[in-house]
Amino acid sequence: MAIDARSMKDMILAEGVDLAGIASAEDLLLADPARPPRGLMPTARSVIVMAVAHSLGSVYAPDIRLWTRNKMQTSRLLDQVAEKVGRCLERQGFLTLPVSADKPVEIHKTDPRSGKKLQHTKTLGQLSLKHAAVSAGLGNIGRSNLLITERFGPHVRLGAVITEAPLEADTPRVFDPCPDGCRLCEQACPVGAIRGGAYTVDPCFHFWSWGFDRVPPKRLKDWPGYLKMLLTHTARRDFVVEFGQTLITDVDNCMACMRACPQGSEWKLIRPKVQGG
Ligand code: B12
Repeated sequence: MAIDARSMKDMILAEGVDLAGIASAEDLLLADPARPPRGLMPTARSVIVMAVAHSLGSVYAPDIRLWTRNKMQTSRLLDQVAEKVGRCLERQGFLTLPVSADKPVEIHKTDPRSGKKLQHTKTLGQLSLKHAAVSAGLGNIGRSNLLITERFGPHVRLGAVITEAPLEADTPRVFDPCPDGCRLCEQACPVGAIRGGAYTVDPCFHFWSWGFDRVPPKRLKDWPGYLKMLLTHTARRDFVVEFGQTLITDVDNCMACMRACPQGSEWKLIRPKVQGG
């Protein structure tokens, strides 16, 4: 059976993925610095983008490690489906590359073009899944810097497949995903990484990795205060063992911006009344 865009999406949705869309590999919206799909596969024609909704219960769980487990399972489902799609398309004669929903990432401290030191770190995946999702018509990027979908808000994990198969592309949807005047994600961010709709990666990355609400200071005179904070932390928590868990199970320390977002038509009936916290 020849595969077309509709049958490909039906196959993906039947595997338990919630949203699927297709973008042209040539016209994909790109992050900066650009990581175009044809850099990964010069003959690529299409990028299939998939979203799996998180369990909303895990989004509102009091311990973020419960959400982390859900994140791992949604990534696993996406990676497994990407693998199946890849096998199916390669059997039909199209070179296909499943792209992981998770790490690794490149972390740049200097601008790869100019070699100059960047004011803030640039952290990049091999393919920016949010840009791919916007291109494939799954949603749009909100003030939180997250992809917001109409049905599940930002509470989705993204995955993708790059393929030579010429599949009909969806059109990006132009809409403002944030309600007028909504600042819930900005207010929820514990480190002020979202301000006026702009996002700063360094405080977010630091808090997400270590759970510290301060980045290592640039000025020598601020170091005693920073070291004191580290010592207080290690006196209270077993930092070494906890960090070991982070390495093994990919624990996150934050997803406050995602949690605070009230968007998502599917969640109307089950969203807990009290948000945040
Ligand atoms: C590296 C990375 C991180 C790093 C750095 C993030 C960063 N923004 O730089 C860290 C560790 C800090 C991080 C944090 C988080 N991440 Co992260 N991360 C990634 C990863 C691996 C690569 C991102 C990438 O390459 N970005 C490219 C850079 C240049 O783009 P950007 O800085 O993110 O944002 C640009 C665009 O938003 C653009 N922009 C702004 N408005 C608009 C509008 C339009 C229309 C367009 C086209 C572009 C655009 O301007 C920004 C600056 O250039 C992706 C997975 C992947 N392979 O894509 C997950 C991913 C983006 N992360 C995700 C999540 C959930 C998170 C967190 C909530 C943490 C968590 N617990 O998981 C926070 C949210 C932070 C935030 N508000 O942005 C999800 C997002 C899902 C969603 N619904 O959007 C992804 C897609 C993982 C996945 N498989 O689902 N992340």
